[in-house]
Amino acid sequence: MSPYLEELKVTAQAMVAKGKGILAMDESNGTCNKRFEKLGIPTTEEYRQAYRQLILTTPDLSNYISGPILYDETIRQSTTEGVPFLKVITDAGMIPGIKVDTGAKNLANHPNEKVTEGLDGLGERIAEYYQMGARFAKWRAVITIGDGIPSRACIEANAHGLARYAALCQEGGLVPIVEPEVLIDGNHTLERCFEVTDETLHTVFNHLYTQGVAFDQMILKPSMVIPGKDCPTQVSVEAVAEATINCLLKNVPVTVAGIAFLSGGQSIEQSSAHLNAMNALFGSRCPWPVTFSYARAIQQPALDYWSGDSARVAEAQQKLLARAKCNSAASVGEYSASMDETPVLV
Ligand code: 5MM
Repeated sequence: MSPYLEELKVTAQAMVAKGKGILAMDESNGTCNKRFEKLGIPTTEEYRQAYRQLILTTPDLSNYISGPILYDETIRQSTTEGVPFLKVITDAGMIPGIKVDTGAKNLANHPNEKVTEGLDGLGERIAEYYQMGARFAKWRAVITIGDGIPSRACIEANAHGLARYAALCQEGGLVPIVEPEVLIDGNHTLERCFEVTDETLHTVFNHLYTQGVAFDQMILKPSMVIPGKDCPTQVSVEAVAEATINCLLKNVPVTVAGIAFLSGGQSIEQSSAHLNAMNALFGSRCPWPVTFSYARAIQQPALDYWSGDSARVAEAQQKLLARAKCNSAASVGEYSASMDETPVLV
């Protein structure tokens, strides 16, 4: 049993407290640089630090965000005034989190499939992050839908990795966010996404159980059950919400501390509308809090507006805050599209 039992429970509950969600800002340098390149922002540590400072110093962010997920580079950085980002986060009343996987790599013998790596030395890295002040962690597995995939081998390998990671986190005092992402890429139907998400979640919880992971000390970060982005038959917001909640109810133990969705490349409005419908229409059926752990669906308007211009920080922060507020409202079933119709600052 983990010596951190009570602390882990308290942290997990605080991460999904009513009206709050998690801000994913754990893009690895490669992903962050790709997003910067599209906007012509220099892909240097200086600009990554400036962008992360913009996010973390947003006034009132903690009204809607329980904690940010950081990347290894970011957790070691400070503001330009010399205040460690970790202090900025805890002074604002938020909980610092850290991405600990080392990325999705090609799965041997299985073309077009990935397995997430990062178990080597993970116990030591968790101990260092805990000592620095992190209190939760994240590991993302990627499942691709396509011709003849996902394979059983891919789902099993990723579920095993997620469970080993989660067990190590709980032993070291970090609440694990378990993130099995079924990608939105492809032309698959809603029904096919349901099948794959169902099999994935079932397998992940089997492995979590086998590794002795305590469900009330973890957060699940799933993708939604949604047609592939190239599927000719798209469906209503209500249909996505219903399929997603049905899939979760079928597979997620009631004792899990909370569900915090990824946005996975949906538009910002869709991400909020889907989360909102889940809470407004089906919230009474859910035994766990259902909230967000979005990256793009919170950050994108702020990143687009900032584009590396130091004169635009304050307005970019308002855009970030507005998206955090929308998703907070969605987490309690009170979002409406009009909330996103704020004046465009140029
Ligand atoms: C699926 O991606 C996670 C959630 O982000 P979205 O809401 O934009 O889908 C996100 O936390 C992701 O894991 C990080 O951005 C890290 O990405 P990389 O690929 O750099 O590890």
